[in-house]
Formats: sequence, structure tokens, C-alpha cells
Amino acid sequence: MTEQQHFERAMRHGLELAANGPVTGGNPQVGCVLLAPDGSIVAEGWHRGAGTPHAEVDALSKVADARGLTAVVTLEPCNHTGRTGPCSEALIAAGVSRVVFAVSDPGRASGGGAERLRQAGVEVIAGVLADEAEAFLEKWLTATRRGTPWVTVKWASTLDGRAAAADGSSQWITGTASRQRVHEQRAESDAIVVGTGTVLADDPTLTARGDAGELLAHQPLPVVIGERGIPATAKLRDRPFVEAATRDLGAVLRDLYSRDVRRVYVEGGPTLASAFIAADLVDEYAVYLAPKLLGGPRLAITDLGVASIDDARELVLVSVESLGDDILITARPKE
Ligand code: AOF
Ligand code: ZN
Repeated sequence: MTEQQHFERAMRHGLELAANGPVTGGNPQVGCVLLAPDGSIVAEGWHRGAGTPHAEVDALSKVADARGLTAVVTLEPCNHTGRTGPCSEALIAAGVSRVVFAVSDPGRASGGGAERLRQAGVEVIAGVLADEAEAFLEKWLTATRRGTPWVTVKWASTLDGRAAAADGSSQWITGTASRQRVHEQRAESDAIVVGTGTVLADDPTLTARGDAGELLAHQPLPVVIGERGIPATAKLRDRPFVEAATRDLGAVLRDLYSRDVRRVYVEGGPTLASAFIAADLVDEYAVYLAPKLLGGPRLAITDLGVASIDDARELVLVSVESLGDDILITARPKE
């Protein structure tokens, strides 16, 4: 094996290790592998979420002597003291002779690790398996580069795009498998965003629950947008939540980012979803379609300001999944 092949193999393993960490929260999933000069793996580590040791420090904690080793890390080592200390300094102090990483850390405060390492005489190789790491961390990288969370807009509708019947009833359009999937998607989000209309109509708990109704380990932050006020008896008041009375959705997203929210799941209803779409704030669509027809005026998405077919918002399909009798379509805006 060439040296480059050793690095790539270690980086692939680092990405697998990284996946053990949580997808939510302000901190990314990161993996680290320490290699001996012959390319064999000496130790491994990964980041377990905000406030816990970074992947590099986790890996370094498993060896008595790291002098002369190569650290292969999926993200550029950080160079700041946040909730934990700088990994650049930890690697330098441990005597690591080389650092190989996949993608640069776009964090405004945390970046600059590569430069610091080079300054200290550590050899630095950037960009190994960059495409794989970029895809793996896409949502966090996009959110961090932009300073606003990754936004997924979800809705459930009939095949003819209706989200409710004439009398307003909408429970349940989709089947249990779809609803279970929605709970998984909630658990993989930092925040669930709804409009006050949805709170008034459905009184949702906005929790992420399992098959037996039990709360899943990670609970997203409920965010209610609108000026109508949340009733004192609303179920979502049982947990911390955010009420945003502003119409400026960009400002809401920037505020959520400052609260460590990197993944937002927009769940309802048609007016709010349409506002996110019209403002070009959507990164991904999760559309649950049930094999039913309702007809009538209650559409899943309302006016988008599209006057002519030439102005239609074009999407690209990411995936189509069967969920019982329903299908889940994942799509993204065409670049
Ligand atoms: C690394 N290795 O394993 C991770 C990094 O508040 P802190 O101290 O936990 O720092 C958080 C920032 O550090 C986070 O926003 C990201 O830029 C970087 N995450 N860096 O060297 C790791 N998880
Ligand atoms: Zn770090």
C-alpha cells in the first residue's frame, strides 16, 4: 500500500467512527485515527457531542506516547477554546508528526488549525477523501458556512396534493410507517418549526416518539412562528420552546443558529411551508404522499408567487422510499 492509500483507508475508517456521534447539535460528527509510521492503526476516537472531548483528544487519550504518529482526522483540527480546548495545541503537545484531514473547519472561531500546526512544524496534508467527508457532513458544513441552519420542509398529502379535507380534518392522511419515519426525522433535527395556525388547529406536542409512544433520546426544540399567540393550555408548553413573532424567517433562522440549531424541520402548515419556499430558504423537501384523493381547496402548499409554468420551482429528486402504502419523496431545489 502506498502512503496515500494508508491515509484514505484510515480516513474511511474515521468517517465510520464519526457516524457514532450524534447528528444533531452545534458540533459536527468527527472521527480520528492515529497511525504508526508503517501505516497501522494505533488508536481511534470520535466526538460524542457538544461539551465532550473532540475526536483528536479522544484518540490521543488512548495512547501513552503519540510522538511520531500521524493523526488522520475527518475535519480540520480546531484552533480555539470553546467548550473544550484547541485540538491543534493538543496534537502539537502530544508530539504528533503529521496531521491528515479531509475538509477545512468553516467555523469562524474554530478555524485555522492547519496553519497553527504547520507553524509548529507539524506536516499537514489536507483534502484526503474530501468529497466523501463533504457529503457526510453536508448539512453541518452548509449550516456553518452560511450561519443559518439546514432547512428541511416536510408535509404529508394525498396524491392530489391535499393536506386536509373540506371540514379541516387532516388526521391521519398517511399511515403508521410514515408517521414513525416523521418521528425519526424529528429526532434527527435540532428544532421543529410550526406556525401558530398548526398549534391552534392540532395542539401538537412536537416531541419525537417511538413505536410505543415513548420519547426518543433526542428531543428537538419546538419553535412556533406567528403573531397569534400560543394558548396557555397548549401541549407544547410542557417543554422549553421558542416563540417567534417576527415575519422575517431569515432572522428566525439566524437566531436559531445562535442557539446551536443546525438542522431545522419545518412541519406545518401550508402557509408557513410556502413562506419558507417563497423566501428561498429550503435546502430539502420531505414529502409524504398517501394513495388517497381528497380534492377541494386545502392544498399542502399555498401560493408561491408562480404566475407562469416557466417560473415553476424546479426540484431534483434525491430519493423515493416506500413506507407501507405511502411514499416518501426527498427532493432539493435545483441549483
Ligand atoms: C475538532 N474535533 O471532534 C470536533 C470539532 O465548543 P467546542 O470546544 O466543542 O468546539 C466546537 C467547534 O469545534 C465546532 O463548532 C467545530 O467547529 C469544531 N468541532 N473540531 O477538532 C472534533 N467536533
Ligand atoms: Zn477540536
